[in-house]
Amino acid sequence: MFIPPNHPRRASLLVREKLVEGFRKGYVVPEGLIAHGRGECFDYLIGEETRDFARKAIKAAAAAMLLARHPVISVNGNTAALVAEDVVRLAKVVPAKIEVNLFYRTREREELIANVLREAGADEVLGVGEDASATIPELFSERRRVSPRGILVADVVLVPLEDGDRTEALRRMGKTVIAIDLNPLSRTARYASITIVDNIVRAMPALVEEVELLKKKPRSELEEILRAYDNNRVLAEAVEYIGRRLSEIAGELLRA
Ligand code: PTJ
Repeated sequence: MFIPPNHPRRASLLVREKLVEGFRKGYVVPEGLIAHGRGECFDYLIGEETRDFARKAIKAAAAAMLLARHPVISVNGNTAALVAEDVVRLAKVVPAKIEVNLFYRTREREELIANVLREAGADEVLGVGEDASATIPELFSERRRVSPRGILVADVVLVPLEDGDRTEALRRMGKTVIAIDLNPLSRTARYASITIVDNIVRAMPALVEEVELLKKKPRSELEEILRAYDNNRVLAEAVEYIGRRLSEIAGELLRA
């Protein structure tokens, strides 16, 4: 698919192409394309940039991952298509485990996603085949199947592009859940312990950088970052930002 270099929406179109390629190869589900469209809409509303509210959440997420005893990065189809390299970089720098966890789970997709991650440099990928032998209680989607060496025993789980049910179930199990979700109104955004309201293609590299930075800091400083973090306040800031921005744009339209 040729996208002219000067096309005003080039960056966004290239991201779409990655998902379409993942779909053609069989590891992104059609529902994933729809989910991305919803994300794009919210990205438009925040002006397609990493805003202050996201930076605060990224800092808290980096601190939580570094303080964790057993951090795990959960990977689905869209995440593999968009940020496989960043997932692997993050897993190495923290260090954290990588686990495939799918809403629309099939053995074929598990294997394909594990391959994408291995090609991106992952040494170990959990949650494939018999490894997903444990279950998250009270969760009825295919997401309930997890690795006994990964999400089941994790204290901190990063769940990019998630559904609210699993976030809620993981929180009930006492885990710290970090979500990346462009929709600050979603159930996931509200149930997560830390919600990064940003596009995964910007948030993941920013998270890797923040972990590299905070890794040099003492534990007490990381604990203080987490203590001072308030997810509801950050979500409120995101919603207020969108409201303000829309009012400003409406004003400009009226003055034009
Ligand atoms: O690969 P599977 O089988 O696990 O399926 C993955 C999807 C994404 C289809 C599944 O998890 C799903 O249906 O997700 P939802 O419930 O539609 O939620 C996806 C959320 O991610 C929505 O709130 C979107 O706004 C948000 N989102 C979509 N694209 C992005 C995003 N957030 C950040 N960055 C994006 N690029």
